[in-house]
Amino acid sequence: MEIIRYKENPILTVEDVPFRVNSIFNPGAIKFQDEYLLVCRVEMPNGRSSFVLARSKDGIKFTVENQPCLTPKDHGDYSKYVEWGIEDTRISKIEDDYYLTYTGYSKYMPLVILSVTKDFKTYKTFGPISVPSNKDCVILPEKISGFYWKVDRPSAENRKDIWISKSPDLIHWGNPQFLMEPQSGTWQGDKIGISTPFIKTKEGWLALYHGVRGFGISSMYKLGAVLLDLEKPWVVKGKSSEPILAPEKDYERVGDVNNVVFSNGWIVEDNGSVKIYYSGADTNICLAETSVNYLLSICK
Ligand code: M1P
Repeated sequence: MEIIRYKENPILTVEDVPFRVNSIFNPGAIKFQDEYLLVCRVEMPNGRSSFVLARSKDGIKFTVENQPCLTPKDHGDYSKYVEWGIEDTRISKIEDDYYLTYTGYSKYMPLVILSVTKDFKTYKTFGPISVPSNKDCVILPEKISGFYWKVDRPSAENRKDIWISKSPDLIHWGNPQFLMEPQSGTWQGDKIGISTPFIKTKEGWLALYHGVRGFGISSMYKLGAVLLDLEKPWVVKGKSSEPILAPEKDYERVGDVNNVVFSNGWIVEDNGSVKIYYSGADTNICLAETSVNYLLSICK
């Protein structure tokens, strides 16, 4: 199975949000109890983003809750780091807790915020776990060699590479190591970032990542797949040479930011099928389906 777009995409638009927003997009995704949950980014009328929960029994038809579940104001002492909004959460389940890593935006520039929930009703924030500028952070879902591991994108001068670092407690991070870089002259020539959380497969840690190529005043976001070694996650075992999903449909080509497919959430079913939740043109939420086996095959 390659990548198959859901025929009735997009599955969520601004019309589905029961309060005033400019857009709904870039959801984190998780199965919780007997429901599929999307923690969606909503851009509020003032242009700053918060998160709202959408619930579904089948992973396709979602109902958006009546009010945001997490806003910049919920960040207490850390509010100054999220004054311009919170964006694009990834969700990692570690033991009984769900860890949200997302971008905090402020005059200090983007950095990574960590919060945790057990029930998607109350959230505790640990504040920044990076210095600016850093984005697109995911935490691996289990300890390896006694440490937690996070993959993210620190920016330095003109470099937009992906790095990995480790922590004994999810708060203090160190031993940063380079993981991946853009490939000049290709679909991922200018910038890359990890998209979805990593899932454990028999061949390694598997995730989607995005590659960006600039064209003068515009750019194009496409998705690829990457596989890390299970015991040595700082080793890239393979990645797709071509994108697996690129902006083609009108709902991916035209919107607030044209020519973007962007994902920060997916759900793997017990039978190995994969639901990729992604956004077209920073304006909606879409669904595409594939399989773990297909993604592994293109990482070789
Ligand atoms: O407009 C596309 C995406 O651009 C940014 O992603 P990144 O920093 O990884 O390039 C983010 O603003 C993201 O929200 C947005 O979808």
